[in-house]
Amino acid sequence: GACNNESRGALIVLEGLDRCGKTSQSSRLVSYLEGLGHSAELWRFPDRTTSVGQMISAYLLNQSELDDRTIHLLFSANRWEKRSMMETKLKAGTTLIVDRYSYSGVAFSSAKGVDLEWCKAPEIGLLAPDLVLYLDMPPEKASERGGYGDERYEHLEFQKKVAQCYQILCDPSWKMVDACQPIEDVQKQLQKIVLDNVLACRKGKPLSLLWS
Ligand code: NYM
Repeated sequence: GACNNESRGALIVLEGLDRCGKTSQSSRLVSYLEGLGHSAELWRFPDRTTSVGQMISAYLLNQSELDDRTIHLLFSANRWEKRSMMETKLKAGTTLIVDRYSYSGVAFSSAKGVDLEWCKAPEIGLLAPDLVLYLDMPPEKASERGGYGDERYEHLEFQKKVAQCYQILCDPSWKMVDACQPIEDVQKQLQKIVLDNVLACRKGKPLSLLWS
């Protein structure tokens, strides 16, 4: 049946620096899966539609100032407020393609100098992704790509620090994809990895929690 663990959806996260192509690759992946007849949704963090998300959005747009740990906890709260819906969707068989997740939270805050273990703590108990796709692109290259917008963090020197923090966080299970390749080539590589993962989750791979 649609609600047993054997047919659950996969929790698939895309991570990487600003301007590495995550957002367009994420929406293409959803179209790809839907085209194959799978139930799939595009999610993103921060989710700016909630009241917590609006506070985050104001901060990113430089319309408000918040202490580094305060904004860190808001980003985390923004994931916690979506957790039960996430679990419901996955158990109902929907695959979630998520544009940024806890790794962004930890990488961006620790790049400011906040202790890494402190950054991880509020993320403990969130659903662990079945797959993390890291779109790998040198910070210099990402900064040239259509230029950065006006949001906080969109500066080359800071992005270099974020890249270092992602390197500390990444583990051997992450799939690194060279995001400097043409967009179609990146998409083809992502599609294969994602489909394999979706099928593995349908066969009954259990859900797990961060950080394990
Ligand atoms: N960001 C994103 C964080 O600092 N912490 C988080 O937990 C998350 C999810 O917000 N520069 C940062 C990364 C981005 C910015 O992301 C907004 P986007 O994908 O441009 O909306």
